[in-house]
Amino acid sequence: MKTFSQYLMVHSQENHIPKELISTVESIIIACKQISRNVRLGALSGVLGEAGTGNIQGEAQKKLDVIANQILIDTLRTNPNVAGLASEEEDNFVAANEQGGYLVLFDPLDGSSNIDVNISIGTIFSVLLKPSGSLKTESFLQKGSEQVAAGYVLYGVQTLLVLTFKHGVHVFTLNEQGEFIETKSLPQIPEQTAEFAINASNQRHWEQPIQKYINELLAGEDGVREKNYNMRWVASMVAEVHRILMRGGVFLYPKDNRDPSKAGKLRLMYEANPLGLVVEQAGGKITNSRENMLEIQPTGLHQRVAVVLGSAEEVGHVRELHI
Ligand code: AHM
Ligand code: MG
Repeated sequence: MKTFSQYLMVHSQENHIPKELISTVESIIIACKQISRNVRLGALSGVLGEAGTGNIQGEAQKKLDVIANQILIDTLRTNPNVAGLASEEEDNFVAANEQGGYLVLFDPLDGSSNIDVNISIGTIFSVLLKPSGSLKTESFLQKGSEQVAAGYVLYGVQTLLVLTFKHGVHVFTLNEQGEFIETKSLPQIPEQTAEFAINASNQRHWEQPIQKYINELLAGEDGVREKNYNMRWVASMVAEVHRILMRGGVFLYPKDNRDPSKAGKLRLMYEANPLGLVVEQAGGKITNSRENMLEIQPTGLHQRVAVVLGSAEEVGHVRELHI
């Protein structure tokens, strides 16, 4: 089994990955190990509970949202290869090093509602090339297909790192010595599935095609489907994506009619695009119901989107229902 450092050495040589990009990803992982240590200690390190502040999305921040965000910013700013950062928890982008060639975008602590109840949470990250010229918000507004690396760290029963440099997906487990060890390479999301994930409490607010789709799954063999479906909802997108990566499934966070100005709950730059790249690199699909997610031209750092991802057959079916 390869250590993370051994993997980076071999993978970067085989795929001609620049050393500056490797160094950028290494810094992200150093920060995530520090976040993991805080998560593991919970109440013992005083990190649980509300921070008493709000973020730009109007959401109440947990202490750990704020701590994880600061750890990532402090660690990445010291890396000369990092030109700028954008975070779900920051109003505007953060400038780092003028000579840096990369931009890092992250959701420092995804699944915040699970922090205080000891259920899986994660950090999601995305790396882009910095376009030439001075750093501005537009520098970050690149399509998901432009990402040069993306992944997540899942603070679950084990701490896992899942990473892609667009040459397949690799999975690492944090050992007792605090080192990531490669435990799975090139996982493939099965094309078909009988498992779905959606927050059903929002059902009355969904658009008609999603109503139809979920009704089909719920009816199973008694309806138009040839099988019965099972359902899971963790309320941590990282955990849902990891389950789908390991055994297939379809995850939906559709558009909600309550607020027509919002396209969905989840964020394109910090959640949908990085997790979408992982899913597509493992043979799955991701869409906003109508378009390929990774081909959407972003219009804002904190843009929200509807998300449907996972096993190709089900994602394709949702798209067909929206035509
Ligand atoms: P967060 O980044 O503030 O934690 O919000 C994103 C999370 C996702 O991880 C998860 O899929 C979703 O919100 C859960 O939403 P809900 O509370 O509607 O179940
Ligand atoms: Mg999130």
